[in-house]
Amino acid sequence: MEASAAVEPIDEHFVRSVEGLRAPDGFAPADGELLGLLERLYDAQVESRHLDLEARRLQKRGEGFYTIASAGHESNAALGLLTRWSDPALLHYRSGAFYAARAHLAGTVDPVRETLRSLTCSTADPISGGRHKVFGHPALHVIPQTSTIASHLPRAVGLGFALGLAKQLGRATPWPEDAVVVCSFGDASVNHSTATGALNAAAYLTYVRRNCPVLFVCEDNGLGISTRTPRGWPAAVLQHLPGIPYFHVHGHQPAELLATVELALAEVRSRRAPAVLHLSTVRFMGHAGSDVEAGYRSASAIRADYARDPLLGTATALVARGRTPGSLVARYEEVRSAVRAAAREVATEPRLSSRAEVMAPLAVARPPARPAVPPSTSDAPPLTLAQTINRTLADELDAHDDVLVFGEDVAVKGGVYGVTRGLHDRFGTSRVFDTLLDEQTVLGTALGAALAGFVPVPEIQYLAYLHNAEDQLRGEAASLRFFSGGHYANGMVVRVPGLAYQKGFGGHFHNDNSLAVLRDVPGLVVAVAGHPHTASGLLRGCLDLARAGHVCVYVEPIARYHQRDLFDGDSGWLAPFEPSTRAALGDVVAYGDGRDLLLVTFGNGVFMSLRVAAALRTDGFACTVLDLAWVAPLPAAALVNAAARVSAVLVVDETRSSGGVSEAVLAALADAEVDKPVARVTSADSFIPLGPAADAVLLQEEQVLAAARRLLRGSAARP
Ligand SMILES: Cc1ncc(C[n+]2csc(CCOP(=O)(O)OP(=O)(O)O)c2C)c(N)n1
Ligand SMILES: [Mg+2]
Repeated sequence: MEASAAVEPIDEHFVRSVEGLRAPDGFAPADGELLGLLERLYDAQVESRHLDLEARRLQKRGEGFYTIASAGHESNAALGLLTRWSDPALLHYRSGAFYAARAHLAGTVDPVRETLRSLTCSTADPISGGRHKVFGHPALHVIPQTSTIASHLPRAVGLGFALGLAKQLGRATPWPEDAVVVCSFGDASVNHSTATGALNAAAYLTYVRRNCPVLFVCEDNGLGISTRTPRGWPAAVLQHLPGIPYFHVHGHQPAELLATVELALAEVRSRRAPAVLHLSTVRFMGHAGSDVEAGYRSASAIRADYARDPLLGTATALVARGRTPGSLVARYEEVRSAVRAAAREVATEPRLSSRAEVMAPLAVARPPARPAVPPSTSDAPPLTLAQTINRTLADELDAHDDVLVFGEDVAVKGGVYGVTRGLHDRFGTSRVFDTLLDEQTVLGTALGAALAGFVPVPEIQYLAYLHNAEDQLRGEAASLRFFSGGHYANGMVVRVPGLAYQKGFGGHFHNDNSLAVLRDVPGLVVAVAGHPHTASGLLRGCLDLARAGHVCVYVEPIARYHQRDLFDGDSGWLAPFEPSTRAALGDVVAYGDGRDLLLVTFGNGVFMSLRVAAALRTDGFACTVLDLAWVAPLPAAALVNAAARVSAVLVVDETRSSGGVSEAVLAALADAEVDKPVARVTSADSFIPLGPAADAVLLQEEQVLAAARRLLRGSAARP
């Protein structure tokens, strides 16, 4: 049974109020252009409102799964109308009217049908393919956002910056040279440190005269779910961002709204610098369908907002310019019927049902073969790990003008450990640059630059400081392919100097040895450099994956950066530079082919395991050391193959006992029903103390040797 009567008070209120509108004596001056804009504004706003109403009906029928509404925020349609459809947009979740207006501007997308598809998780949803309710569309340049409030602001700033950089470098991007990035968010979100950091970064870029054409739109409904935003607070914050002009307008005053949006956009487009548009809105129908607004707001406060309904504001302006209330209500009802009819159709479309379908965008494809970088030296001296990484970055910067290297202190200083030394001098500030000290901004710059067609290689200065910005990797970078059904990607290689065993320096924050937080992110590729001999190929492999749109983290064991010897004076930790090898995901590195024991390891564990293997050789045992190189996804096939050839397996894991890499290795062996003696040695579940006490919690070579001997005693292997 169709319920035809209005069920939401705001629905009823709107219809009754429009019916009651009277044209004032003497029409407003006839302005054809404004009238046309108001009519288009009204249409987009009405579509958005009915989509919200329908979302609730769909949910009641068990056919829709999302009820956070745009109702009350439909003034954002003005931005959809007045931006160009080719301006990249990163939108607040209340942007239904923006989306509708932009779809009509582009003329190629039916916003009603596509939004309904997203609400009902139809596989035909043009952006997420049924994975989430997001506003996004590749043809509309609406880049989908996650639910994490404010998490898209660093990317928006990064994109603005990258547009300017691309212009400076003469590179094309998916957007015109004068594009403006539109980035909207709520009033409570202004307080989030991610937003604060991004706004600061935008101001900083302006201060140092770098381009950052971003229009920040704060859609201020005065509430963050139930928590009231103090009156005047968003304005107080947003008005005082150094160098960033501030515009304010009320969303229910459409003529002023259109004029202000136009002004703010023109400012950003012409100055190539950010501006803030503070848009006063209201919020109808609570925070979401599940929210009982009456529990924290009085009935009179809720009803008082009805007078500021943006649809009513637009209807009033139209009536003042000669449109009849009857025609506006008729249009409203016509859209209601069309939305309902489309919803009935869309609800019958297929939905995702298998793991494979859901996870398809997370699959990491082997990248196509790429021409090798030609060797430049043949008789050069062997290099340390730090020199190898430096040289690989130099070659990649040289061979590919889309590669950017940046982070805290990477340019002028050349990195805390000299890994990027000389790159700034050789490739210039446009390609190798210091960022401001904010990990979210470092990754946000990468997120935006990747969208603009660069291959970013950001550095996070120490593994422990990734946690400041982890969500930029997890919620933003790694999730983009998933929630955009593969339409958008942001391939990058995040270099992270990390792991423990630095002598004489550090304590926990410079010796953090946990990779758990990275291994846990779906679709994220995590590689750990082992030996200078393999480090360049592994880094190139990551760059190939980044080019194919994947997000990679390349962890560099700091303690091995400047190592020269495996054993005293043997130069065993130097290697001739390999100018052209490119490791493929899943390729492991085997040292030796002994069958008594397989030492499965990575990172610093390669160093310890090679030394232990040598000691065991003197005991008469022949070992293989397997450097996993890729710790996520784990190269399970290669691991199991290697395990099949030996009598026993020892996992040598410098990360923690809980949540460490060894857990995954043991699970992979169990999954493959590897039936032979297996053991592991790990570091303790501890932070790393300063000084010699660090050795008490970190896995030590002697422990590896002892465990190996225990295992060999109990296994079939006999010297
Ligand atoms: C980082 C983060 N913390 C908490 C939430 C849960 N949450 C969703 S919306 C919201 C309030 C946002 O308020 P505001 O920014 O004013 O946007 P509005 O919903 O009012 O438009 C909160 C706390 C979230 N999505 N993300
Ligand atoms: Mg709010």
